[in-house]
Parts: sequence; structure tokens; C-alpha cells
Amino acid sequence: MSDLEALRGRIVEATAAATSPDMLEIVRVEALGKKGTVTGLLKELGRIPAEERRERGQAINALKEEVSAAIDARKAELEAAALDARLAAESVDVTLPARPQPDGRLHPISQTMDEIVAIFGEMGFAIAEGPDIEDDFHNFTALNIPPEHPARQMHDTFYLRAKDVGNRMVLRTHTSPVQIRAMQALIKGDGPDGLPLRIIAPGRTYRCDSDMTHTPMFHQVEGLIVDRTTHMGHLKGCLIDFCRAYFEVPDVPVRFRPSHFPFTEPSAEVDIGCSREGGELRIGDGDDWLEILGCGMVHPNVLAACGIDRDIYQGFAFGMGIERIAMLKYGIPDLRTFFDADLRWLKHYGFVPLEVPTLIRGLTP
Ligand code: 2NM
Repeated sequence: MSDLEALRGRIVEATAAATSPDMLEIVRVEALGKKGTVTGLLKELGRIPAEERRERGQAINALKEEVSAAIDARKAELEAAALDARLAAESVDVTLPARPQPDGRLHPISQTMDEIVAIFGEMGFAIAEGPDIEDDFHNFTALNIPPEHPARQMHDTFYLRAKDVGNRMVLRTHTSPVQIRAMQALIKGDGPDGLPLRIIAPGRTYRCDSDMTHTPMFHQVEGLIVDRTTHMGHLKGCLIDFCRAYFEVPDVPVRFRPSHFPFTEPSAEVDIGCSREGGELRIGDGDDWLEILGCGMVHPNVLAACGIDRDIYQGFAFGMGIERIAMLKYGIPDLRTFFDADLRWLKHYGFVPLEVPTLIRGLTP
């Protein structure tokens, strides 16, 4: 029987030496296949004297069982190792940023709008939107802009062609018509919720104007609060907080300068303190001032035009140009470059999309 022992030793050794399922299959076929060594021994049994056959047969069958079990065990071992290796190689760390690193950038207009939305969102304002093409009532009349006001002139406003000249539509010249619609909805009771009405309206606006500092399309954010007791102190606190948050200078000086708009009374323009030394603009110190937005208490005529009782409700509103405050914060010297679609400019002034502005993490990276 020592021949069986020797064969067993060789097969067990070959089984252990197999380092892949393919190698192991070769070992199995050589031992247990049709022409395998163990199979061959069983075939030879017939030629063995009858008195030895029973004992020899049992020994070969025992060998066959043992070898078969050893090969199966090794097979399970190799498959487990292969799976472990695959899992290690294919594992994904879902906390890593997207790869390849995104090459695109957010336009400074988008970034600035996101920052403004983050600030006013934190204060409780909701975002409102409306159509770019407006009627005369929502863009002018409801805003207390009289029929002969210069803003209505052909050379300031883009009018759309119409059969009935009295009903011509316009490209909105500010986002105020969005606030008019929100006030109308408040009265009809189909607005988002009741009082206080507290919205900002970011979006595109259009004026028939094109030179170094004006483009026919530009962006605005306007804001509006309406309640029974809203007053000038609310307006001042809100806009001072905005200036500090937006420019990320906690003690930036803020000045309210009397002004005039048809849709607010009283009206003011808001300046922030700055210095200019050697052509370099520094926001937050010095004795110079920069105008950054307009504001005021909503004119009672505007409330009334929206169907709001002007003796019970008051509101404040403000408006600012996005391009202008983006240029001031990010040191972009030329307005016209915003609209050149120049990828080198965007690479330089643009923002990484996944670095979302929040008040908790800081507005800017
Ligand atoms: C500004 C300045 C002052 C303003 C007024 C309104 C409305 F619709 F509520 F009357 N919306 N926006 C407003 C007020 C806009 O932009 C320089």
C-alpha cells in the first residue's frame, strides 16, 4: 500500500501548491479525471487477485475521498482569496471628491447669486421668480412709474412688437415685477404662506443701454418684506447685516444716503466704506464710499396697486446689481468680460462647483 501513500503525498502537495483555480483544476483532472492516476488505480482493481481486491478497493476509495476533499477545500480557499483581492481592488471611498477632478467653473454671476441667496435664506427670505417678458402694468404702472417717466422711453426699455401698441410687452427692466406678483398672490391667498411676505427675486434684467459700464442684459437681486409693522429700522438692520456677511468684513462701515425712486418713500442708497490706494480697492476701511444698493419703504401707491390695504400694511424693498457687487468683491475690473464666454477668464475668475457657499463654512473657499 505504500504506492497509495506516495501518490496521496504527491496529490496533496500539488493541491497545496496550486495558486489559482485553473492550476487546481489541472491537479484535479490528473488525479480524479477519466485518465487520472486515482481513477486508473480503480480500473486496475479487476486484475488484482480476488482475496486482495476488497482491501485494496477500500484503500483506493478512501484515497479518492481524501484527495477530493483536499481539492474542494483548496478550491474554496482560492475562491475566497480571489474575492478578497477583488473587493480590495474595487472598493470605493464615497467620501472622496469626484474623479477626474471637474474642470468646469461656476461663473462669478452664479457664485455671487448663490452667496446672496445663502445670506438672505438664512434670514428667512424665500426665493421668488417670474417671467423675463412682462406687461406694462407689472413692470411700470404698479411700481408707481408714471406714463411719462423717462424709464418707459423707447431708448431705455426693450419693447416687443405688437399689433396694439398700447399693450406692448417689455423685457423686464428690473426684477420688481416679481415682487408685484408676489404681493398680488398674497392678497389672493394663493402665495406660499401669509405674513410676513419675505422674498428675494434674483434674475436677468434688460435695458437698452450698451457701453463700457452697461450691458443690454444684466442681473439683479431685489428683496421685499411686507407686514403690519415693518419699518425703516428693519430695513437698516437687514441691509447692514447683508453688507457685513457678503463682503466678509464684520465691521464694514455702512451709510444710508437719501435718494429717490418712484416705488419707495422714503428712499435711500447704501454705501460701504472703502479705501483706494495706488489703484487698489480695500473694502472695510479708509474714508471713501462705494454705492452698492438702493432701498426704501414701499410706496403706499405700490401696495394699493397690488390690492394691499395701504393704511394697514407697510413694507421695505431693496435692489442691487449682481455684476457690480461681484466686480467689487472679486476685483474684476471690466463689466464686459462677464459676457465674453472666454474660458481663460472663467478659469481665472470662476469657482469650483462643489464648494457651495454657506454661512457656516464661510461664503467663499
Ligand atoms: C430698488 C430700490 C428700491 C424695489 C421696490 C420693489 C417693490 F416691488 F416692492 F415695490 N421691489 N424692488 C426697489 C426699491 C428696488 O432697486 C435699486
